[in-house]
Amino acid sequence: MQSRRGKGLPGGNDWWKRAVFYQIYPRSFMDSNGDGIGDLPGIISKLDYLNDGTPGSLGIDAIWFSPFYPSPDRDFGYDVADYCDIDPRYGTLADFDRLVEECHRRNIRVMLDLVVNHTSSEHPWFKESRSSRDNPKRDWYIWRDGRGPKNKPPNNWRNNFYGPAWTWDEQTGQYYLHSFLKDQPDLNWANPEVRQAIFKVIRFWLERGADGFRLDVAHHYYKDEQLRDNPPFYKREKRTGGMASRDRTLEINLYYTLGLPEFQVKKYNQHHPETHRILKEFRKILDQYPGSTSVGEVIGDSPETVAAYYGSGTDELHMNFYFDLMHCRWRAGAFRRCVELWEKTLPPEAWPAYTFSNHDVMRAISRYDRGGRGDARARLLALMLLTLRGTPFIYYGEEIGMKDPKFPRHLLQDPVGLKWYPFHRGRDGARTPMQWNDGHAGGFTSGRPWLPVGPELEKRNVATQEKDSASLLNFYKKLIWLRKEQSALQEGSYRSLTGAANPEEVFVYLRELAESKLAVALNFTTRPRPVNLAPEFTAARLLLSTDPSRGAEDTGAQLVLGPEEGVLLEVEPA
Ligand code: TEU
Ligand code: CA
Repeated sequence: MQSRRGKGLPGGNDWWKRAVFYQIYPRSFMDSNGDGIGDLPGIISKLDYLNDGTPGSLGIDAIWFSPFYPSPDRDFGYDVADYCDIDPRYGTLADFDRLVEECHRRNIRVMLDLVVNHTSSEHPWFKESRSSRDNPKRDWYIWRDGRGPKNKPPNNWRNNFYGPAWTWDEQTGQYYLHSFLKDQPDLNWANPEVRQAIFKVIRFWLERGADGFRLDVAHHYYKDEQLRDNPPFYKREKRTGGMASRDRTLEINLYYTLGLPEFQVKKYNQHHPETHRILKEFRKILDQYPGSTSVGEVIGDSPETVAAYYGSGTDELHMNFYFDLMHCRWRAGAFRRCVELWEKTLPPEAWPAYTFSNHDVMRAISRYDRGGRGDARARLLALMLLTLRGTPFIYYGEEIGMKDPKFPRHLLQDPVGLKWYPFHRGRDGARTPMQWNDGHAGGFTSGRPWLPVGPELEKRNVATQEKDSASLLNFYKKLIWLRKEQSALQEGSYRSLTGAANPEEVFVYLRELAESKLAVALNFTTRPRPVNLAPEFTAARLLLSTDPSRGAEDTGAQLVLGPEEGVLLEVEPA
């Protein structure tokens, strides 16, 4: 079959460095048949909104699709029962082909979610594997005898959601390993047949037109061969001095107050050196398909750990998310230090990828909503995301300021929320239906949506915001289309302008490509703050402000930003 990949598309093989990505959670984007669940025909019907080639549309260049493969949905698609098909609720392979064609017609690349640390327990491979100890696929998963006279699990590993990482299987009298739910058994990447089977899956989609993959929990693939016990959690905290994220702080508190055995240093079940060899093989396949790309979901304790998944910079993953940026406190200095630590850690050829929201975390607008400041802050974050050096990933609905509702227990669907309630309500809040208009279910479905829509539908929807030139949606459109015209924003270097003239309350940086110099200044305080670009620059022209009442204007090298205002400036050297 002739490959349908976006080969003829503009941008060259490294298009992904200049692209703006958009993440779609297929279940929640657009429902075409009224069953309350989003689907591929629904997505196709909304592609013009994403990019119709004119600045009237959002203007994104690539879509990362969360999984739409057949799945029993214990973890909403992240438990795959067939890697080479489309779940009938989402459509057919023919719909997928049409999706690729319609995306490529609009110069939108297609990135798929590759969930291969584990399969669903309903996957035929696992069904075979669990059928008998001598089944040829037995070793495709990780099976072990119980420990001691009490037949305890083989080691102390815990899964990432809640509970032990081992489940006893009555029929064959052994435990199997699962880093997530018991319905998500881990594949055995030490088995060469497993590798070949997964590499075949990768080729299948590349041949069918996919332009790349997002690699789910890529740091988990390979496990310690001796299955050694993980050390207890508090040991790590002593070493790192507890400078961790909010999530980790929560973990620590729970560990001490409830004494749960849940938390341990995941020393032996993640970041195994062999994983890098797997990813190098993976990259070799991608290199046979010029113009394809990848982004890793790698969660690590230190920037070095995550940076390692770039290999030399060109022989492992093309990009890796830098999740530390999601956990910064609302301080200019926190964001600046985070970005600069990452810039400093990456090998020279490695390309950053940034995001503030995805299907696993509370949306940024809700996370930073202290004192009702979410809306102003969403603009500042958008300006930062689209002007840092690196590829930005926008999460569906972020462009219209969709917020997380606070679900009562009976509406929760996510297994994480169900297990942790009331400490943690899980991830449903970030997965509510896309809000297209202020009508029934936000225009997402004519039926009953699988999750209710988010709060303040009357203003947080596409139709209403399209009519309002001051809306967040129109700010995103201006910013994305402006970014396309400014190659300094796409591929220029990054340099901090914070210093004596600009105290830490404002995050100021320069993006520079040959003669083109752009400055970004982001005021994180709720008071007016000065910005001073002298003596290096004499003049500046304001290209865009987060404040819709401020139009393009010439400013001097000194200007004042309003509360939580951010600006993009074209600057002239002295
Ligand atoms: O997530 C990996 C992961 O461990 C976390 O992001 C996790 O979802 C979070 O800590 C729970 O509070 C990936 C996917 O993005 C996620 O949706 C899947 O559930 C998970 O892998 C398993 O495939
Ligand atoms: Ca549907």
